[in-house]
Amino acid sequence: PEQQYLDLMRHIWDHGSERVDRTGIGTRSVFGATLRFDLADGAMPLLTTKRVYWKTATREMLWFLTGETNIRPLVLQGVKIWNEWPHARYVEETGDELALDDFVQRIADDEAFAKQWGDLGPVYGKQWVDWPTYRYRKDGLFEQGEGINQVAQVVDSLRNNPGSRRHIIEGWNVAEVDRMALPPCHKTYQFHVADGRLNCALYQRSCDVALGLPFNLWSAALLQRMLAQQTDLEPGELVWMGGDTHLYLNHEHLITQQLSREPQGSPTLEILRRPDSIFGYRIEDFVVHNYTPQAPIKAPVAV
Ligand code: THF
Repeated sequence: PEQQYLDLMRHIWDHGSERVDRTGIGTRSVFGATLRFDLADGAMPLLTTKRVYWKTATREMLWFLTGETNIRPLVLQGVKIWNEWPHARYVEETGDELALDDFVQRIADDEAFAKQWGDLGPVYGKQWVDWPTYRYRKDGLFEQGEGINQVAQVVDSLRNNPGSRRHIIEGWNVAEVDRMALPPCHKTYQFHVADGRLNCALYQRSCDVALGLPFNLWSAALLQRMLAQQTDLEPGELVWMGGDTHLYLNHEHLITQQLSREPQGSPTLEILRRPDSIFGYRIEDFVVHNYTPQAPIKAPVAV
């Protein structure tokens, strides 16, 4: 299964179109790609050709499920993957050239500072569990209605109407994308029940294959496993679909090194406990078995 990822990486590097992107770094890119993974027997799409920090990705997923959009809870757990965006905004808006590490320290130490500068806007967590609604009043004005918890609704529909073709969690709120530090990349999750198994399709509009995709695959499979546990279904297939699927030109060393390696072993995920709700999971509930990855490969993230 990991070979699909390596083949995609090689294909983009050899045949992708060179495009100038938002970040100015430059990419090679293909438009439209699909990967499929079978999650039967605990199998997970966890790459072995480099170490993937699955606990970091898991903490991020649990953070999404809390509805939080401020990086502070991640920072306090040592998760760094969202730090660059608030830092860039801080430097841009204040003109203060505070170093990234010092900025992050301040987010950890100073709650008021974190409140002002640590928020990413209404990103994933907010849309997933508290999608805003509006109610029109008789006088023609409107007021805020109750937020929609899409995740809770999907648990509910999987339990009560498994045959539905509408088990969807959507991150792309058209009215709010321009207030997000970054509009959602993994934007649409659709779940599907067949033969007692829970399948998941993820549509990702834009994909950083070297740094982001290993995280995105793990996270989607993790959400699928948690939902399967909560709804008494067996985990089925994960179908990943990418729109602009790219490699950054400054990731060449990572790509060359990773493509020289062979996959080894088949890691599995065990969930130790069955919480009362999809919102009740903790990091200690997850154990990975049989994971003996090759060395990590560092590369800079494009902001
Ligand atoms: N923007 C870009 N350019 N790439 C992305 O992968 C990406 N994301 C999220 C939002 N914008 C993105 C952020 N997710 C890493 C991993 C995931 C990220 C951001 C950064 C990263 O640097 N990973 C390193 C180190 C991990 C660690 O230190 O824990 C790695 O080696 O995997 C994709 O959704």
